[in-house]
Amino acid sequence: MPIKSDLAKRNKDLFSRQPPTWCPGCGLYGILEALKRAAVSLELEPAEIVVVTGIGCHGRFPNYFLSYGFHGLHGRVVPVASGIKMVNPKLKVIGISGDGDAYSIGLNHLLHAARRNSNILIIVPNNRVFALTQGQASPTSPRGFVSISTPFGTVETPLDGLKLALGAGATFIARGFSGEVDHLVSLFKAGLSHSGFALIDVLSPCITYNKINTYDWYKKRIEILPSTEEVANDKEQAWRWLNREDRFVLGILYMEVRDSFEQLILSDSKRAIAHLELHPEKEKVFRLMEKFI
Ligand SMILES: Cc1ncc(C[n+]2csc(CCOP(=O)(O)OP(=O)(O)O)c2C)c(N)n1
Ligand code: SF4
Ligand SMILES: [Mg+2]
Repeated sequence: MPIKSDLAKRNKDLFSRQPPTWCPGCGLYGILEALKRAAVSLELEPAEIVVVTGIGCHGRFPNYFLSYGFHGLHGRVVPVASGIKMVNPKLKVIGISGDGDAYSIGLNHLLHAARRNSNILIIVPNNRVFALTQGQASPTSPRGFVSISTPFGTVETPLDGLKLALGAGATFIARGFSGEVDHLVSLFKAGLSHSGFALIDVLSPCITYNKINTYDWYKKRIEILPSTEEVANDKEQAWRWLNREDRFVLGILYMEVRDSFEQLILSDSKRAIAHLELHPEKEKVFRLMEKFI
């Protein structure tokens, strides 16, 4: 961990002072805090990181980093992230994609990136609802979920993106909880250090549109695996953890070492085909924007 003065400088260099506009108590605050701490702890520089998001409440993440950022279309986090990694494999590419974004409209991209083993980290703030569009049921909403799109309760079985990614050949899958920030930091650090496709699903309460899956609801149902370091390369074990009906098992559930897509396809997976200087004015623009908040 950097010493205190370094830490202050890193925080200033890496993050904008723009305060998030999420509802007070939203799970996204815990995810942002954990991602910031992971980036600082790994001593990442602003020009080494790119934060890619889709449309949704989660879409605001690039606003809080003074790094590269791309706030793109709903459901297209993964292709944008994969493309960026291909043209500049030196970047740490962090995609933040909501449960609607990743597991509904963007699901096909997710599965293909998993089987290709694109070297990107995808974090899914899974609030089990389409939050930005004011509370429709998402593919992870629990059965019976009453919403403006399902006034009599959804009759569909929720899907688990981690199970799908495991089946598709992902080399790193993990689950965290917004209310367990220290644990999330360790997951994010491991995901950022993994060479290959990493998917981290974060149980993240939407306090406004999901009154079922609250912090208290999760606290009674989570079980944290003892260590994030002793990860078995064991798909059957991962499957058993994912199939626990009484508990959400948190931790790195599966990890495997395999050549990444970029290592296999690029003649030099350490050389950038295209590089854009981090805009020196970006920080000035952010400071200017802060005056209007
Ligand atoms: C192609 C397209 N389809 C639909 C929408 C409308 N839309 C915007 S955000 C969203 C759902 C957001 O849910 P999620 O991805 O879970 O993000 P959250 O707001 O919960 O963070 C939808 C359907 C859109 N912007 N673009
Ligand atoms: S609507 Fe839900 S997900 Fe969006 S900011 Fe508010 S609490 Fe968070
Ligand atoms: Mg959502």
